[in-house]
Amino acid sequence: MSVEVERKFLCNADTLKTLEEIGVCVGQRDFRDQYFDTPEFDLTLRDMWLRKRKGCWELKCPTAASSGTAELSGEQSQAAALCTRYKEITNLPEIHLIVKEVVKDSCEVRETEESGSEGEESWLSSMNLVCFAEFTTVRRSFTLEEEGVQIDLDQADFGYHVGEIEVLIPEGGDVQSALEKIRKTAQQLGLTGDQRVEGKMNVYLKRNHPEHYAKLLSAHVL
Ligand code: V4E
Repeated sequence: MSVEVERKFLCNADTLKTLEEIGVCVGQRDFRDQYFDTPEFDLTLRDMWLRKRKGCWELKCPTAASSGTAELSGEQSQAAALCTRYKEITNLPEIHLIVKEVVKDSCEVRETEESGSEGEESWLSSMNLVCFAEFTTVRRSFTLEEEGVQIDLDQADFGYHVGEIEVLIPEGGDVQSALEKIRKTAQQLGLTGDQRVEGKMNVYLKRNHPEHYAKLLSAHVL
């Protein structure tokens, strides 16, 4: 299992020019994401994000609030506040177990045979999961000399574009050094903002599902 440490940023013409000068574009691809939750938002209210992308399942879960950041200096804490950290689980049986544990309290998880639906995705209906967001992203990715840093420029089909500086570490790995790499990269790109930048999902929910968005805001998830 890995942990994704990430800072989002708004990419203007100057940032793009700098990125093209200091980075190497390693490709462009597009993908369609579908996100799933129960109608009561059991997963997302716990900041858990279940997604299918290009046929693969992924669950993003929050890491323990202070794990790996207890020793940060003031400046490092400020940099950390601009970043998110999520565990990424891609093993489907493991995803099933975690999701089942979360949804079991609010609904009786129906046995697949009883649910009446067949096929490889019958687990979704047995756990009362429905798709609440679906969109396509065109992504251009860059690498830098700084090892292990990837920069993605995303253009979502609903008219929002956002950049992200990302470092992947193993669970229990060195969060501090990941944050430092992100801080240095942001500095190289000339990023000045001290506010967290909205992700694609924030904007998607605000526009398409304002009641879901409001619940996540009240629960301090977004
Ligand atoms: C974690 C999360 C969501 C899941 C999607 O995460 P995100 O990194 O925004 O999407 P994407 O397409 O860049 O995934 P990748 O290809 O990097 O795996 S949706 C909402 N969240 C929570 C969240 C948050 N609270 N604040 C910010 C700035 N981003 C995400």
